[in-house]
Amino acid sequence: MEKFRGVDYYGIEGLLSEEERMIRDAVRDWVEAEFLPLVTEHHRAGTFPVSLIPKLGELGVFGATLKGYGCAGLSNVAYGLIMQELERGDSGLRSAASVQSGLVMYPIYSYGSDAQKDRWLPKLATGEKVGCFGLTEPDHGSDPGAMKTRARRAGDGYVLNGTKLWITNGSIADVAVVWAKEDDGEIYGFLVEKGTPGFGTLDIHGKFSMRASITSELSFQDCKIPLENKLPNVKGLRGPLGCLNQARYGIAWGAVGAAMACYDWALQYAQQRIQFGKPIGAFQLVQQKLVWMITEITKAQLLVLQLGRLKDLGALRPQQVSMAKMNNVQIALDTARLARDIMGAAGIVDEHPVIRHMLNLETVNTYEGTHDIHTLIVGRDITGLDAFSAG
Ligand code: TGC
Ligand code: FAD
Repeated sequence: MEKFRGVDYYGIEGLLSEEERMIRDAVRDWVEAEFLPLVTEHHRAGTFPVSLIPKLGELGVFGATLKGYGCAGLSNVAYGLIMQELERGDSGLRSAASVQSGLVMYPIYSYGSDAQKDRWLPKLATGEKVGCFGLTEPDHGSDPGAMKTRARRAGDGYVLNGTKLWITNGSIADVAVVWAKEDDGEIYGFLVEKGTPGFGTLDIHGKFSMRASITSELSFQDCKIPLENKLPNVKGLRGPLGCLNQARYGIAWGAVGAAMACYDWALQYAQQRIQFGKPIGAFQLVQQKLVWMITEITKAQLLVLQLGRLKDLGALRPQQVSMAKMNNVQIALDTARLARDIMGAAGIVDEHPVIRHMLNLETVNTYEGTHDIHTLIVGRDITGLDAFSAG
């Protein structure tokens, strides 16, 4: 197979600044050279290449839009292009970067004390330290507002009790951003350090999706943390949901990368695979699939570019992020399934990246708010009627 050729049917390249193109190309080259040669082995073993985390730090991807603390202070479009290129490699690679950036560094930066920022942000930026984000619980996924995890004030600290499930990078994290309710029923964020007595992690095995990514359970049993580990500047569900805006934004871009990889691979295959004496790409039904893919990818590229420009202007609404997350993951998943189909039997083996992307995208469709939850967020926005409330 040839190298990736880029997928840009509408000349969107011309809408990017020189700096944005350079950043994208640097990450693209890094993924080709350093990550893709390793991914099949990690996907088979169900492991994440943790040795690459400091290299991602050197590349400047962690907290890339933040200013200070060793962060790159890039535009949101540049950050989106980074997510696109990482997920062209694997959704698990983009996950590692988006959890660290959007779900760990962002809350510390936006809601944390100066001491918390000084302590954690520089090392999270370099990848010397790893973070995770604990919101989902065994009984509360789509409705995190009903969480059971409790933080009880006791003496000079808080005592945490509860369980968080499906937590990316949970067992390798040096710090967990954990969302828990206090006695007043309000949700607050807490920084729980690895090794704190009463804090345990357990990895989830048997996954058929996101195999090259660590997913864990976090448990807190009378886990005592100091007062200064509470994030002082946020209260309520708006705290974690504010972080999710950042990560969902990255996913909307990342999904485009996974779709581009699948389309590019299927196109090359269709041009080379001969059946009935001609390339399968010459058959009308195969062309129809390829045309659907490139059309949806082009629309998705334009959607995230405008999303990024709005974010850079400070004019982005969370509901717009929901529309892009919902749409782009759906078209990426459909693109991956069509690419798998075009490749026939060859589409089911990991010699080609398509089946890996297809399986990963099943997770991406679910996490950070399922496709249907985002549909209902947009539905609430346009109708003014709330599908989530009891009334
Ligand atoms: P609702 O009444 O809508 O809102 C409660 C409060 O939150 C505010 N708010 C937001 N604030 C910032 N950004 C947003 N996107 C916000 N959406 C809502 C809202 O204004 C309100 O504030 P206040 O001050 O008035 O109280 O809350 P609800 O309980 O009705 O829930 C709504 C719903 C369903 C949309 C929400 O719960 C939701 O988004 N559920 C999905 C859960 C989810 O996305 N979980 C993701 C877990 S993390 C993860 O998956 C990481 S994967 C990482 C990886 O590996 O990449
Ligand atoms: P449920 O909420 O039980 O939903 C099940 C089904 O019911 C879905 O189809 C859903 O759309 C539907 N449904 C639910 N409510 C409604 C409704 N009101 N109307 C219509 N349909 C509805 N979480 C974290 O906190 N941190 C992480 O780092 C993290 N990483 C993850 C990594 C992986 C690999 C995976 C798979 C998940 C991860 N998650 C993480 C959890 C993820 O956010 C949740 O799985 C997701 O929010 C959905 O919750 P659930 O799985 O409990 O599904």
